[in-house]
Order: sequence, then C-alpha cells, then structure tokens
Amino acid sequence: MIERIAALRAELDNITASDKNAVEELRIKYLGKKGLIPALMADFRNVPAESKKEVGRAVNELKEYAQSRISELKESFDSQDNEVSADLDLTRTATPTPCGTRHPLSLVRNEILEIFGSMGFTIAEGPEIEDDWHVFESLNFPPDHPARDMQDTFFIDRENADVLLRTHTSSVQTRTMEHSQPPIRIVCPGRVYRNEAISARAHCFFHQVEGLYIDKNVSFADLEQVLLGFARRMFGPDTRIRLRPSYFPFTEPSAEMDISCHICGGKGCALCKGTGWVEILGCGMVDPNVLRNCGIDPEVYSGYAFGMGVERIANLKYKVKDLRLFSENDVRFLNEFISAH
Ligand code: 2NL
Repeated sequence: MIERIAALRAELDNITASDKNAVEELRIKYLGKKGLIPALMADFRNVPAESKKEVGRAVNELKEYAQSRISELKESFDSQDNEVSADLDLTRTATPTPCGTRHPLSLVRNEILEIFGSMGFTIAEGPEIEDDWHVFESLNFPPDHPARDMQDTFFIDRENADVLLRTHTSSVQTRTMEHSQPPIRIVCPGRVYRNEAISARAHCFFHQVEGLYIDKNVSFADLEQVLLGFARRMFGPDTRIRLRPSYFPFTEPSAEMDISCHICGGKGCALCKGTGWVEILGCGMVDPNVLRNCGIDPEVYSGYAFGMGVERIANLKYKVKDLRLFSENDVRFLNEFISAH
C-alpha cells in the first residue's frame, strides 16, 4: 500500500497538461469517483490495524497533494487567460479613428446661412433643372440678353430650349414670390451652372447664396444695414463696407459691395491689389417688373435682394488660390479644414 502511494506521488510530480481539458482528464483519472485515489481508499479496509494510522495519513496526504497539483495546473491556464486582460491598459488613449471633415464650401455656406438666420431669414431651396421663365423671363432679362445665349447657359434638352440648368438661385426666389405674399424674408443657397471654360478662376458650376426681403416700406438703407451686419460677422467687427453703382436686370438701383480688405485693413496689399477694398457681393432693390411678374403689387410692396458666390467668400476667408480645389476632393486639401469646424 505504501509503495502504491509512493508510486502515485511520483506520477503526480510529473503530470503536465496542454490545456484545461487535459487538466480535467487528470482530475478524473486521480480524484474522480472511479479514480486511482478513491480506489486506493477503498482498499484501506484491507490494511492491517497496526498500519492503519500510518497508511491513513499517507493516503490523506496523497489526496491533498493530488488536489493541489491539479489546481496548480488549472490555475496556470486560468492565469494565462488573465494575462491578456492584465496586458490591457484601460487608461491608454484609444487609437483615433480617422473621420471626415466638412467641406470648406459647406462651412462657409453654413456660416452665411447662420448669420442671416439670426437676422430672421429662413432658408428656401429649389430645383437645379429649371425653365426659362423662372431663371430669365420673370427676372426681367430681355429676350436678347447675353446670359440667355447657348454660350453661357447649359440647355439640357436639344429639342427644348425651355429646359436648362439654373445660372443663379434667383429662380428659387421667384418661385417663393409666386406662391406667397409678403412679408418674405429668405436666403437661397445652392449650386448654379454656367458654360465656362474651367480654369483656376472659373468653373462650369459654383455655389451661391442669394437673399430676398419684401415687405411694405423696405428701403435701400435697410439693405445696407443688413449687409454691414453680415460683413462684420463674417470678416470681423472692424470691417467697413462700400457700395458702388452697378447693373443687374432684376434690380434697380443695383450695387456691388466691397469690404475693407481684411488682410491689410485697407492699407493696400496683394489681395486687394493695393486698393484696400475687395468685392464680395451684388445687390439692389428688386425691380418693380420682377415683383409684378411674380404676382406682388409694386405699388404696395418693395424689396431688396442680394447674391454672393460661396467660392468667392471661401477664397477670401481661407486664401484658396485655385477654384478647382473646391471640386477635386483631394483629401490633403480637405484635411486642412479639420480645425475650421
Ligand atoms: C451676384 C449678384 C444678385 C440678386 C442677385 C435677385 C433675386 C430676385 C430679385 C432680384 Cl428674385 N434680385 N437677386 C440681386 C442682385 C444681385 O447677385 O454677383 N451674385 C453672385
């Protein structure tokens, strides 16, 4: 009996296991109901009385030794499982997931809309494929106006000259006037198309935000104040504006607005070509013909309108030299605007 105990003990000294299942198999082999150690214990009754004390202690020690060897092996696998989580440093900063950026034109458009929104203008949008009436006729373009030429406007149906891509977002404003009465106070953002050769300074499409305000007693002074407020929020509180007489078919009088150069403050630099002023938009009082065409009585109501190119404002704000960068979607360019959010 003592020899069998010693042999089992020696065996237990050398047990190894490749995984948890192997440990379980060993446990069954030595300690399970029909295992070697319970079998040994079953034979205990055959041990002569004078040896019972000694053998009993040895069997109990063997059992304890087997239990400790088996749990030792088991723990080695448990701690291996834990080693993965022990390596995991939960205080470390996670690897950053690269995420997209807003397009600079979206940033500038949103900023423009936000400024006019705070002055009570709501956003109106409309179709890019338009008809002659909404783009030209209603807006007081004479039939022989050069903008109506094939050279400037994209006609998208060979047979039908009445299907074209809008050349300005004014068509959204005429649509709004057609179906609602003043007061009307809207800003119209959107893409517009012109048939031009693509270069650093021109593209066949660009983006506009136009504004329209119609009510009783709207004056040119109202227009000037709203545009001054806009210029100061967009380009800084010290910005000054000047309005130069101009011509548009749909406004009378018409003007072009310059801001004091935000780079040199008006002293003269490369951006303002030494003049101290940079042009940012066109504007004017809505021509009475336009109001009449859209079902609004020019004897009762008056209004102002303005229009600006989003690319032009973005060029000035971010000093982008080549217009084509705005539509090429080169991520090296786009990633420069992460911090502008
Ligand atoms: C520019 C100039 C302008 C308007 C757009 C407008 C719209 C209606 C009636 C009257 Cl429905 N006017 N829009 C007026 C003046 C100038 O845009 O240089 N845009 C890029």
